[in-house]
Amino acid sequence: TIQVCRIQIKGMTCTTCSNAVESSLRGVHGVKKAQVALATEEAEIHYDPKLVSYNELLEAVEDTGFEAILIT
Ligand code: 9UX
Repeated sequence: TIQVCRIQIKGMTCTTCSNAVESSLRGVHGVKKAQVALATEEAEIHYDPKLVSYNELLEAVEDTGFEAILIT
């Protein structure tokens, strides 16, 4: 089953930033879809929880140099 989650991302100031985060998320094994919106500072990610955890998605965002905050 594919799960959809949202992550708040702090520190992005241009579309190159948001594109970098988006590419990074799309490269994670188990991620089916990822969209990062600069205006709302949010990522929407469709992923297979059997292949990747929510925590690993947060880490993938932080590895790009931005702050990732869980949205509940
Ligand atoms: Mo845009 Mo982001 O010029 O680190 S790429 S600010």
